Amino acid sequence: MKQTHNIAELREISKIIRRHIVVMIGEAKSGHPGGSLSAVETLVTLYWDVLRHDPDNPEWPDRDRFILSKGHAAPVLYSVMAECGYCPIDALNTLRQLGSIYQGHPDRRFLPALEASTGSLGEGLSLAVGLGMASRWDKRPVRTYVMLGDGEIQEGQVWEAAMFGAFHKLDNVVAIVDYNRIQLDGFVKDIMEVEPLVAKWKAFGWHTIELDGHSIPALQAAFAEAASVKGQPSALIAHTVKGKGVSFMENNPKFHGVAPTKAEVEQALKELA
Ligand SMILES: Cc1ncc(C[n+]2csc(CCOP(=O)(O)OP(=O)(O)O)c2C)c(N)n1
Repeated sequence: MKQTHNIAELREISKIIRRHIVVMIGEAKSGHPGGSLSAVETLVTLYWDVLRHDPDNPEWPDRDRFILSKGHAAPVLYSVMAECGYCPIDALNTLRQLGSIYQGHPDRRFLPALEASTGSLGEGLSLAVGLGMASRWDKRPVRTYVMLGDGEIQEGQVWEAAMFGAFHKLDNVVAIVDYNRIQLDGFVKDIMEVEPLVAKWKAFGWHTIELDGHSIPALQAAFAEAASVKGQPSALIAHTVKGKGVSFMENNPKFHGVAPTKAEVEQALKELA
């Protein structure tokens, strides 16, 4: 597929993705807008600028992999995959309907182009390091990217996978923590603080890069740096804003798992015009 390094173009695509997210969750009357909106620039930069992939050939064995471990943010992944050509744009508004390819959480039984079914938090990094190991054994030039939530990393399994990745020197794996500082029921710092986050990933043996997760140039630089690291997996600590791009959703824990009303969708679309 056409790749681009053009930042203006990537910003425009990010706006389109945000509009899809708001509209599809509004139509479904349920879903997770906040954590979908915070992840937009990371996924857009990955799918348009970083991943080696081919939507016309989703089973290409040498494709790079992306796993959305925080599977409840499915609307951002569906919108990006649809805009890339993996699946229909006009069906996005069937989100969460019985039998839709766009289930509430990514489900390969309905959308086989997904790399993994996710939604039960804490599992994606284990999948990613497994893929990293398999690519090494198969001698394939595949890189695997996985996005985790900051609430999600309270799960113990994440740290087992982190130890495994560093121990096996999986430099073909990149974890991105979408550090929007809010989880399901409030601010991470009030529920179970994850700081010092950079020091933790470093201590677990990961090459760790802290960045602004809404800055496309910063994301491009971080992914390029990660690709140059040898003998260590990389962790990107991406500072983001939950609900980014829609004023009344930004940094507002309410919009973790509450759909916008019709009027709120209209207001959001004005802001995202
Ligand atoms: C194992 C598991 N426990 C609980 C949930 C319910 N749940 C869905 S989203 C969420 C909060 C996740 O917060 P975070 O990882 O910070 O995601 P983000 O803020 O980026 O949306 C929880 C607890 C789940 N999906 N899986």
